[in-house]
Amino acid sequence: MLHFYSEVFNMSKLNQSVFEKVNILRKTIERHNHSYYVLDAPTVSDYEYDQLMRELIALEEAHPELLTPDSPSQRVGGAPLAAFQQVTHEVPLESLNDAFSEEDLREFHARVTKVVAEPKYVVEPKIDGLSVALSYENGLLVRGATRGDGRIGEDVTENLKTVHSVPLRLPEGAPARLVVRGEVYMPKRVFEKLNEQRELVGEALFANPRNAAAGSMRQLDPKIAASRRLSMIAFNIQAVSGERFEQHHKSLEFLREMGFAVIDYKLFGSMDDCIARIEALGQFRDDFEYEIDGAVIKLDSLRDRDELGSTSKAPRWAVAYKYPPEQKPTVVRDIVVQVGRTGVLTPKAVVEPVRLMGSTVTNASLHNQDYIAEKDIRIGDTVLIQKAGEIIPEVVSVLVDKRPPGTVPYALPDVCPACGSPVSRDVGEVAVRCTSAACPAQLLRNMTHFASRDAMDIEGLGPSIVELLVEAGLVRSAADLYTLHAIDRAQLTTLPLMGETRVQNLLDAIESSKSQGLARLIFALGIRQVGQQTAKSLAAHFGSMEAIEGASLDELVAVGDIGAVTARFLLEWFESAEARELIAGLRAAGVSMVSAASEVSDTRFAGLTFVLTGTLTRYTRHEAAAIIEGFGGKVAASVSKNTDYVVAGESAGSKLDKAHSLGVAVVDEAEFEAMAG
Ligand code: 0OX
Repeated sequence: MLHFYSEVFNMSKLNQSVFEKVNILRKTIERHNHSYYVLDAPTVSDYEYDQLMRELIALEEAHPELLTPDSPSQRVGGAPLAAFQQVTHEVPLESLNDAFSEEDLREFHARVTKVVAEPKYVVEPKIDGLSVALSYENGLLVRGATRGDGRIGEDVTENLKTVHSVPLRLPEGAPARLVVRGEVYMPKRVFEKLNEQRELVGEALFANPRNAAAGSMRQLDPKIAASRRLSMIAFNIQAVSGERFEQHHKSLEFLREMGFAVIDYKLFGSMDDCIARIEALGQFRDDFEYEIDGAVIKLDSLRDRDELGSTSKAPRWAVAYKYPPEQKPTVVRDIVVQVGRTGVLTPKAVVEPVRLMGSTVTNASLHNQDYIAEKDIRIGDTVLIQKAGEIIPEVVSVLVDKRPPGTVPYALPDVCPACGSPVSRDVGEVAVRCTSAACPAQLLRNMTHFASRDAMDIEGLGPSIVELLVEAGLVRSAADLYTLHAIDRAQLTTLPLMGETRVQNLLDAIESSKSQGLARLIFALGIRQVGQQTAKSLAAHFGSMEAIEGASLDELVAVGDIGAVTARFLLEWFESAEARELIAGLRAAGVSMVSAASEVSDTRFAGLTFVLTGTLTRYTRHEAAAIIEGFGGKVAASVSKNTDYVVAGESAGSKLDKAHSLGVAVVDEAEFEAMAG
């Protein structure tokens, strides 16, 4: 601050008036910002706000000496970082013990009342985002860090500055030092828009707002974080100088005065009232702009908290009640069957649109024939749907009371809906498959997969262009793509959507895909159970297509992560007449069939060594290892000073302790997911 004013002191009169103008603009913008993002009560139109911001940016550009880190213009995001620095939290960011029933809550209360006679509790919604700690010095935001493992997180200050509800500067009279903990989240409507846009451009969708928020915070380019429109709500003071609070709710009110958006808390004198509030929150969880995965009960008295203390895992004075996944009733309008790349018939319910966990749902997974039969799901039924980790929700049960008259049990068709060929079901398998190798639906999906970004990466060859080419009889297999350049150009340019330039770009993209290398090619072939990682392992192990073609079952199984089932699929595939023809065609066209020097295209983990510990909930160890290796990283069995990251799942033990003692970075599962996302 002092430094700031001394600069002004030396300024010319002209600059001084500019300085005043800049100051007024900043204060005005931040006031509007606070009204909009914290109080949810806009005070100007977007247009006026933009005008003010434009004026400020113009003045700052003309007078760069006036630029300060807390200027609202800085919320657009600065220069990209090379990496995130590690941060040790002065006060650990504790986690919470979970409760899943009323009984669990009453047991918690019983434990508390052994120590505290008449406890008062605060109940807060539990926002499903990611925890951060914000440090302020002399009123200025100096650092923002992710929770990490609670003790060590990552410095994401530049990204947090782009979050409009994070104050960049506290009001006059703020403590010299303040550390605030809060939850960064992506509002549900923002999440939905983001996924809509990503779908349009063919990018992978985020499974839920939490992943989207975590992924955004992990961006090294703050401009990307800024574009994600995240929000933050404060719920704890980690450290403060010059203030003493007796009660949690008073500290929350203080945070409100300091300009933070504060968690929607309520104070209660009995566990019954807390439970009623938790039920009410659960009932109205849709109405919040953020996703809620539970409710937190905390002792209000900070002195009583000290009495109770914490275990190594979590405080004894708080508990998180977890809501079961949200379920919603809706009506099955139709059941449609799609034919996948490998010929599997996949049934999907088309449902009456319904809001569920932050997005509008119109389709729900029915998995397979057995699933439909077991639950007796029929067209016309009212069903309950829920989202359980996947992007597409699933039908969980039928509300039989609501079944209208005249419905009939559903059975998958016995001919392929795409080509009319008979379908078959292997013994012991749930999947029903189209038996025709020439099925256009399979061909279409196969070719689209062949051309996709992670496979041969042929830009401009999306599903609609593939469909046009197949329908026009110009291609019957992926190998035909490489002969397109030889046919009469007019045959291509007269196709709908295909002008001269587009055709040329497409032919160029096809040509350059020839050198993608063996790993991508194997993945592109769409062999059952051969994903990106398996393809990479095969390419690395055998080095050429010829060697893979000639490999025996034993030789295939000898490759690190290939099991007997996958090996058998590989053998079957390479033995089939279609496959032989395809490989011969690709070979004749000059498509590279040897391992390229750098097969790994996304090498974000190159040179990094990871150690996995504890139980991961969303991946098996094997899958997590495959992801790391797929990005060029290494997985080691034990922690040493050469370890770059320890991925700590639940109940992580000695490896985690070792990581701490060696100062190795520790990430939790959500952070790992974001790094890999
Ligand atoms: C949330 C949330 C998370 C502070 C002491 C133990 C856990 N996600 O909304 N954590 C806490 O409390 C911390 N409160 C919350 N409301």
